[in-house]
Amino acid sequence: SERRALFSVTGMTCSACAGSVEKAVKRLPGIKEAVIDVLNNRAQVMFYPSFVNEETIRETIEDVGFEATLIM
Ligand code: 9UX
Repeated sequence: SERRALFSVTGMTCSACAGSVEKAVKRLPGIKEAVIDVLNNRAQVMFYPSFVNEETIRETIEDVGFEATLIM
């Protein structure tokens, strides 16, 4: 079944930043939804743990150029 992860993402300063994070995360296998909140520096991701995990999602956000920490 699906799982939810909440990340703190620092360095996003405009909505295009959020767009690139969303696009990169959604390109991973096993992602159901990704909601990026620039104002609160959060990324909430719904995913299927048999395909992808929190650390892979976190590293993907970092590869786009932002610091990401799993908070929930
Ligand atoms: Mo907006 Mo983000 O001009 O890396 S895309 S600051």
